[in-house]
Amino acid sequence: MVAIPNELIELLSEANHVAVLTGAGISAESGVPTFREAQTGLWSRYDPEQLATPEAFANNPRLVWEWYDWRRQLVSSVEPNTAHYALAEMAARVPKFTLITQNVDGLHQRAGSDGVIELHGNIVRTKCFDCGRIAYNVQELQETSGQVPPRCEYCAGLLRPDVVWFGETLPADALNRAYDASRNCDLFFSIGTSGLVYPAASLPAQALSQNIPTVEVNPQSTPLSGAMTFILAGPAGELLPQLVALAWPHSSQETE
Ligand code: BV8
Ligand code: ZN
Repeated sequence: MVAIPNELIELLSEANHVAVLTGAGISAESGVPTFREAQTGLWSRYDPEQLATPEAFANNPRLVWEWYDWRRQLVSSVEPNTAHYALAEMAARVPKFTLITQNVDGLHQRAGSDGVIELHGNIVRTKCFDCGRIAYNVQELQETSGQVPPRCEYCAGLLRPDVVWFGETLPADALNRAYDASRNCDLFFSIGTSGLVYPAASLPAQALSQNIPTVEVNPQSTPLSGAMTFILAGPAGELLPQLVALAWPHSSQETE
């Protein structure tokens, strides 16, 4: 049982603006393998960092497309977990809440969070590799053309998942809003991320540079653990509901 410091509970219950960065670990308890965990089955022989690149897609569009198809089906077959729901509850309790995610699984939105800042895009959305237009009828295109990946109906370019691959720049607006929140909030959480991928991993350091209390929620330690104000060394699915119940005791009775 991980003890949650009273000082953190007080900071959260009095916070005016809470900012949260999440990574693949928050979806682990939903059954979505984390990005760096050994991939299961067919994909176990591939390194995600080698597949999630424009070069991999250019070299073998079918392989990369099928990897994302597998992940899309996996994600659509799981449910958000208690950690996603606890963040949606927290957002309802604080005056200002900014949720920033590196995840591409859309589970925060399915748990009721809105205004989610998706730094790395979302595998549910598909766009054209060449003209960048979003494709809304992928299933139909795939069935009628039989092509894998299907092609853009405007320019016949290859369709790809609307995610940010390694070596690609993050959506500028999303990144600016994330930086802004990490520097202006009064409490920052880094949840379920190994802190290896930049520029997302620089967000907790941004908060710390402004002397904003910063909390890491992760069963493992990360390169940032040493600098954190608070460490909750356990699974987000257990710790976040506990934290919310302690910060807003009446809300837990309401939901019982
Ligand atoms: C960029 C979308 C400017 C796709 C992802 C050389 C050339 C080019 C770039 C670079 C370079 N060297 C470095 C870079 C920058 C590079 C980078 O940071 N590389 C790293 C690996 C060194 N970054 C980029 O390329 C970014 N773009 O910099 O553009 C530029 C351009 C050209 C040249 C230079 C710069 C783009 C990065 C975005 C990549 N896309 N995803 C897809 O998903 O398919 S990143 C990918 O990693 C996922 O989005 C994932 O979210 C993200 C981060 O991983 P984590 O979320 O942290 O997941 P991980 O598995 O690592 O860790 C899970 C954690 O959860 C663990 O700590 C575990 O302990 C914990 N956990 C487990 N269970 C639980 C839990 N925690 C809580 N509760 C639990 N139950
Ligand atoms: Zn196109």
